[in-house]
Amino acid sequence: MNQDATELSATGMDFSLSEEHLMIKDMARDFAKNELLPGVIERDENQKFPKELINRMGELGFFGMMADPQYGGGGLDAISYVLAMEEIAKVDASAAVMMSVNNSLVCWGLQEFGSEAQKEKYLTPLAKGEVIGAFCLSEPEAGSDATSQKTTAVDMGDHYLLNGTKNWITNGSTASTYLVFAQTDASKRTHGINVFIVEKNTPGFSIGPKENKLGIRGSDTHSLMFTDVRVPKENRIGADGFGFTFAMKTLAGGRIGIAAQALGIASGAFERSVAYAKERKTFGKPIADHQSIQFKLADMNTQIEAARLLTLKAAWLKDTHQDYVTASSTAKLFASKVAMDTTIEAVQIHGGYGYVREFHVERMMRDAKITQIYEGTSEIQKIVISRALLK
Ligand code: COS
Repeated sequence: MNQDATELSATGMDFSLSEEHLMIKDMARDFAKNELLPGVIERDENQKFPKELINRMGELGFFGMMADPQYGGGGLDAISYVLAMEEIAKVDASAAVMMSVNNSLVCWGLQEFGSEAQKEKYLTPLAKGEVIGAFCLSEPEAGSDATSQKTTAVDMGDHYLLNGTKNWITNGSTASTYLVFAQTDASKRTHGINVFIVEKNTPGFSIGPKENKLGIRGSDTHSLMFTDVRVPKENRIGADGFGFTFAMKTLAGGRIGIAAQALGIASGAFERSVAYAKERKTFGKPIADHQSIQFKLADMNTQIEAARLLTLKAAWLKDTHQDYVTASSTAKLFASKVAMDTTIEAVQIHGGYGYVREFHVERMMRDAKITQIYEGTSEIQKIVISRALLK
C-alpha cells in the first residue's frame, strides 16, 4: 500500500481494491470478452441463451458468488459480485440479469432464511450453477404494489395448494427452482404472504410463452401458471407470514446487483464510444478531436464514476453488516439513469452506425431501459429513499 493509501485508510476511507477483487474483475472481463462477446448479437436477435454457456458460467462460479462454500458457493463478498457483474454486463446484460437473479435473490434468500434441509437440497445445486433459480413475485396486477398478491396458497395440513399467475419472471423457463410468493391470508396484508420453493416439474405448474422484449432479449422472461400445485409444507421459507419481509430483504440486495448491471451497460457503451471516437473521422480529424464529443465523453465518465462509487458503497455496507437498504435503492436509481443517459449518448456518438446491430450500442440502449423498471421501478426507489429520509 502506498503512503497516500495508508493515510486514507487510517481515516476510514480506502478506495483501493484488494488483489483478490482485481483477480475476480479480470477473470470476469476475460470471460465476457472471450466467451460472451462472440454470439451476443445473435442471442439478442434470436432470444436464446445456449445451455452450454449457462453451464460454463456455472462452472466458473458466476451463479453462486456470495453463497457459503459449505453449500457450493464462492464465499465472496458483495464487492466482488459487483465487480464481476459490471464486467459481464459491459458485454452481455442478459447474462448479467440471469446471474443477478440467481445470486442475489435466490441463493442469498435461501442462504439467509432457508432451513438446513432447504439449503442442502436447493441452495447447493443453485450455488454451484448446476441449476438456475427464479424469483416469482410480480403478477399481472402486482408489480410495484407487491402486497397485492392474488396468487393464493391454502394450508392443507401437510402441504399448501397454490393457485395463480406470475408475470415477467426472469429465467422463467431456464430455471429449475422457483421461489414463489403467495397469499395465505389476505386479511393480514403483508403478514399474510408466504414464499415457497416450487420445483419445475410439479404437476399443475406450467410456463407461458416467452415474452418478446425490447431489451435483455438473451434472457428468457415468462409468465407462470399455478393450478392446484401441491407444495410440501417443508418448502415454505421461514415462519408463517414471512414472505413479504423475505421479498423486501432480498430485493434490497438484488438492487445492488441491478445497479451493477446498469453500471456495466453504461461503462460498456462508454468504452465503445471512446474507441469509436478515436477511429471515426469527420471534417478531416477523429471525432474525438471535436469538443462536442469530448464534452459528451467527459459527462459520461463523470456519471459512470459516480454510479460506480454509489454501487460499491452499497456493496461495502452490505459486506460490513450495516444498513444498506437506502444505499441500494440510491445506487439503483442513479446507476439505471446513468445507463439510460449514457447509452443514448453512445448511440449519438456512433451516429448512423450506432443505429445498427453490429456496433452493439443500440442493444445496450435497449438493455438499459429495464434497469429503471425491474426489482423496483425508479419511482419505487424514490419511495424507499424518501421514506428513510423523512422517518
Ligand atoms: N426489509 C425488511 N422489511 C421491510 C423492508 C425491508 N427492506 N421494507 C419494508 N419492510 C416491511 C415494513 O417494515 C412493513 O412491515 P410491517 O407490516 O410489519 O409494518 C412491511 O414490510 C410493509 O411495508 P410498507 O408498509 O412500507 O409496504 P407498502 O405496501 O407501502 O410498500 C414498497 C412498500 C413500495 C417499498 C414495496 O411494496 C416495494 O418495494 N415494492 C416494489 C416491489 C418490487 O421491487 N417489485 C418488482 C418485482 S421483482 S422484479
